[in-house]
Amino acid sequence: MLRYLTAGESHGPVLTAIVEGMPAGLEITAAQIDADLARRQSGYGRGARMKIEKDAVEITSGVRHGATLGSPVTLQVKNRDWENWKEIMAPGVVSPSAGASRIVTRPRPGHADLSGGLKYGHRDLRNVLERSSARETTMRVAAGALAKRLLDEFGIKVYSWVVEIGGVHAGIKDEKAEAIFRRAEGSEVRCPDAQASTSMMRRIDSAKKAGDSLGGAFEVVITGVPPGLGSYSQWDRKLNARLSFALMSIQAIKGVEVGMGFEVASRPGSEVHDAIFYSKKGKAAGSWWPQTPRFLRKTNNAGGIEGGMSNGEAIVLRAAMKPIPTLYKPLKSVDIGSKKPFEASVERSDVTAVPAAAVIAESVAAFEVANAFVQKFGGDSIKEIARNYKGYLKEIAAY
Ligand code: EPS
Repeated sequence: MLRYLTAGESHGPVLTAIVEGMPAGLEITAAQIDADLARRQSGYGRGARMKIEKDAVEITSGVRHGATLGSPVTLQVKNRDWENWKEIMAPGVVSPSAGASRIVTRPRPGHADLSGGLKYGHRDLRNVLERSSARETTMRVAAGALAKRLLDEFGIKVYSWVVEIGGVHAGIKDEKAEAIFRRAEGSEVRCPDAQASTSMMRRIDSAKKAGDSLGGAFEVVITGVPPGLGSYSQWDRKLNARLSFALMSIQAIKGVEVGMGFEVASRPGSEVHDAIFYSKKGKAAGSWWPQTPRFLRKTNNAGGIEGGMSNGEAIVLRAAMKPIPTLYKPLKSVDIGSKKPFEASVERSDVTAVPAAAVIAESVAAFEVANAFVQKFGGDSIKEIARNYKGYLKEIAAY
């Protein structure tokens, strides 16, 4: 089983992830992880913090001479902004005046501030926001980069793109995921529709001017996934459940859809379920999925998952992100000390982080698929997993 933990405060010295269960022999470089970290940091609508940070990973365990050892992999990213927060965020005891300048007592509606303060008994809500901040997702992207590398060994690719920001919708053409992705990668808002990209950026500009923030929606598509990852046999092994959990755990995500999503509620079964076909021709057995002969679908309303298992079609996920809670024109709040009404705290912030959230979603989804893959084809090395996977593909070709 693959698992990971993250640690670190937004303005603390360093962010950390420990990834356990990575098989031995997976080639990985810091530069490959950094490429995804840079993608997460980009995106129109980000605030001043992203000009300070230039995330670069340091691999401090589990990798030797460019390949995983099978031992826990530790990844670290330094916060450059730490230089400006050394006293305020010092682990040691400091003079009372040091932390006082940045004490937060006016919780922001929509943020973890108030519930976190009540829960942990913090009188300075900075103790909540430092960890609940989406800065934490840096390490999820770093861990996800390892998972993507593993999946890539077996021809499994993970893509994402933005489909909406603040009510501006993208038109997504019916074409190969890779082509849509390439266009999205060229857009400042990671949207494959050039015209919608421009409108989205204008929408972000006007929200910024109004002191407001914006949410949106994005899609994650994973191709090359063989049938049979996940399981119908126990609730916590269902692949759709695990993927939804992973996506919902990203800061500010309020909804997740699989395939046709909520639309299934209003359509009859004949328009929802994907008819089954059989093909003898195509890419020959012996290559990674999809191979032939095989069962296939001509529609993919299920989003590649039936009965909690991958069905051999592309996995299609969609998620909605709420607007960032920090507003330069703040909403009403109550000071936790005086209990008097005030405007919520104004912390430096982004106008929107939907393009970044799409990259984070790629990463956490990749991790779940890699986990299901390792569980199904379990092995301690990439070589052993490859042997097991090839055996399975041979078996289902003859099914
Ligand atoms: C965040 C607030 C901002 C964002 C941050 C998430 O940071 P700061 O308070 O330092 O201005 O830029 O996002 C990141 C730092 C990041 O790396 O994504 C928040 O409150 O959630």
